[in-house]
Amino acid sequence: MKMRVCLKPLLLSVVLVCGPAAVFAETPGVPRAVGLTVSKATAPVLTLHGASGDVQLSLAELESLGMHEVRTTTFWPEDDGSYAGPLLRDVLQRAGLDKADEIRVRAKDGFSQVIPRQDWERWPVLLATRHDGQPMRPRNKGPLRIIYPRDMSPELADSVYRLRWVWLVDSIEAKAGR
Ligand SMILES: Nc1nc2c(c(=O)[nH]1)N[C@H]1C(S)=C(S)[C@@H](COP(=O)(O)O)O[C@H]1N2
Ligand SMILES: [Mo]
Repeated sequence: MKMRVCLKPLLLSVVLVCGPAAVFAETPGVPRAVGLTVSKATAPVLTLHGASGDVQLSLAELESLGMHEVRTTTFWPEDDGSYAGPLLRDVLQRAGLDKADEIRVRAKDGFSQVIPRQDWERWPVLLATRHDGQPMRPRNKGPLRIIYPRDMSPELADSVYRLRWVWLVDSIEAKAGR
């Protein structure tokens, strides 16, 4: 008897507390804004070739643009996990590149790939600075890596996107010519 009386308010509070929590819980695969402690590293790691000159950014500056975190699959099973970094659109905006039709993302190993504006406008693409909470070293494809929110849409599993997951990112420019 006593049990039944006590259980009701208990169950009610479980519903009240956990119900809204479930509603506001992160949607799997969708990057969410997170308040991580920003890196203190002030050495330049990225050059943006903007319309009004070059902008060099450090990890401290990049992470200050607003960290977003996503747990995602990748095209490389060993790379699956949690990634965090500023949104690509916010990085581009820093040099007025967000209005470019296309950008070319260049990597330290000489690889480069063109990314169309539709991608950063439509998807919360990250320029990741962290993998599983840690800064990335060159040997694990850092310090900067393009991460698409692959699990947000089956479209993103298409092989055209695989090419755009540039790692060892070094510089970004508006794409000119071919
Ligand atoms: N920095 C860098 N990023 C890169 C590449 C590269 O060689 N260097 N290869 C690209 C290409 S062509 C594809 S298909 C994938 C590489 O996938 P793979 O290593 O499984 O071939 O990542 C892309 N990102
Ligand atoms: Mo490739």
